[in-house]
Amino acid sequence: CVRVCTRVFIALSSWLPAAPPGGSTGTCAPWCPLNSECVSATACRCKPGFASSSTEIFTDPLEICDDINECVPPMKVSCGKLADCQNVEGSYYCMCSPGYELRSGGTNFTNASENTCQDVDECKQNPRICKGRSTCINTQGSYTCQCLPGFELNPEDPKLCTDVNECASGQNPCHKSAHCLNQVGGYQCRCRPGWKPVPGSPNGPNSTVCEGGAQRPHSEARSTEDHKFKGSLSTEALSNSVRPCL
Ligand SMILES: [Ca+2]
Ligand SMILES: [Ca+2]
Repeated sequence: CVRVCTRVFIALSSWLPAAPPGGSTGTCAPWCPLNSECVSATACRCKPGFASSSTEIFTDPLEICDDINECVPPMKVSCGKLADCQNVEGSYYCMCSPGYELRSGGTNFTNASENTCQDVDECKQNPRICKGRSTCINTQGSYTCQCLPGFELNPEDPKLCTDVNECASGQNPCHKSAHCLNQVGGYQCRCRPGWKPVPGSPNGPNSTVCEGGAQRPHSEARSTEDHKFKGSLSTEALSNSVRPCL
């Protein structure tokens, strides 16, 4: 009989209305303003996250329950470092600062004790975040795109690297006897037509030193200097004596 009676009681209980928050009186003030709940037939209380300008429990139907901004004094919840507090209607939350995330990968939490904010590795998260010809460098709270050698960041698009024209930089990177030839991602120092690298010097790298040029049409002054190239002048001697032939 005990088991049956218990079952009947449970069944009946489910039909009964839930007890009001005010207690066992069974009556509830019907006028409780927005964002509040009744505590009795004549009084209300603001819901959690809201506060009235008077007492906690009030009897004035014109009372207003305003959102509590938990992010500013006197509440001022502590979210911990690398995090910000965000107030919302009836609540608040803590979130990792931009560029940081919780160890779990999420961003939202409720107080400093749950704070595990750490730097996001944008380079791992999105391997294509930097466009071609650049390398992603992760930094605390951010990342940068570093151009490969021979390229520089485009001032109009900080993620895009464009070729550096070393030959137009104003600092001729080649020996005076060689001609600078710009290439994508680099440049070459090549001997002009009719000229050739001095013995032991390659034709292309920035160390290229050329000799010759006797066949070229030149002014007398230049021709005089050209004669100095003939023979076996050292690189040092060339750099001292050769004028650029442009
Ligand atoms: Ca709030
Ligand atoms: Ca980062």
